[in-house]
Amino acid sequence: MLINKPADIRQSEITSEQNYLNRRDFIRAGSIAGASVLAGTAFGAVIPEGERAKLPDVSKSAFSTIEAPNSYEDVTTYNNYYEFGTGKEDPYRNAGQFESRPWSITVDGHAEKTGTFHFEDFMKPFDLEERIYRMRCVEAWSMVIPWVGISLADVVKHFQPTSSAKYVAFETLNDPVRMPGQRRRVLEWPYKEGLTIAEATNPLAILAVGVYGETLPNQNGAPIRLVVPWKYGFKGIKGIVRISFTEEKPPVSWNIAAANEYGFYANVNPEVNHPRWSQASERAIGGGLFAPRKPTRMFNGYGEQVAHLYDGLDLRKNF
Ligand SMILES: Nc1nc2c(c(=O)[nH]1)N[C@H]1C(S)=C(S)[C@@H](COP(=O)(O)O)O[C@H]1N2
Ligand SMILES: [Mo]
Repeated sequence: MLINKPADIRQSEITSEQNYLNRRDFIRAGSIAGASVLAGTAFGAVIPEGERAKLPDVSKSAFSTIEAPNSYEDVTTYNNYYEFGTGKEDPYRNAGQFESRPWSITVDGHAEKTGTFHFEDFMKPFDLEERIYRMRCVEAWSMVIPWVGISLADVVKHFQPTSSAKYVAFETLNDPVRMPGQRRRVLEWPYKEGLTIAEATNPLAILAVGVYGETLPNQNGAPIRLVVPWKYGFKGIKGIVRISFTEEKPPVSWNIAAANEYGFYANVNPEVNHPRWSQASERAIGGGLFAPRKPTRMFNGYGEQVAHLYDGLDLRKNF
């Protein structure tokens, strides 16, 4: 099943199959040596250390779009990650020295299984999948990014939330020494995000640990970040160290900063404008200076998968 109806997509946005296959072969060839040493799928996701290390045993997904991904350069040099500065190239310039190992993730709140886990142990039960997704920032730019990640639904099920768990909350590392952007109070640190349990268990939601078949660059949120492609990019919290199952709706950073501009749901919606700009169209990064803006699609084009989550909800009030 393909997510996008081809009629919605211009021919120029589709990767030529040959280019795509060439790149896949390249990625696969590069991973063979590593894959034989590192354990296979039977042992779950084994993540090599360091940037640009090939990820082993990545399967494809029917949820991937057929649109052409942005270049590796676009994906890794045009970023938002305020912990490393507020300019688009700041994360690329400033996050290079960040050490994403050792890393641990605390799982707490209303769940049968909780605790603090080494990143490697946290990953073990899960399988790696490539998910090529559209990404739409609330600032009205967009990209197509070939993530590698694990199903968030699988993660949620693994920790066995109790019936009291209505939301899943996430937090980024809080460390102003390693994340110099946190020395300025541009946001309330640590960066916080959250989803309803229904959103978190939707098959489209992933925790990404890679792009382009390799480990996640620091500027993209190494070692692990959230990707929810039907929502504005700011929901995709980077550098996650805590996952909490909560009964109450968790406070989230951009909503704390400006509640009238950034809602909890943050579903991509061409009909609900940001108070300071239109959301009806978007600028596709990498399209060149004279590329026409693209119409923004409801739920970023993922309505078939997620629209039912919001049945009966007024999306103008719950933006
Ligand atoms: N911790 C943290 N996560 C974050 C951000 C941030 O500033 N800090 N920026 C968000 C925003 S606004 C966007 S658009 C996406 C950008 O992801 P990318 O740089 O990988 O494209 O990350 C999101 N996750
Ligand atoms: Mo964003």
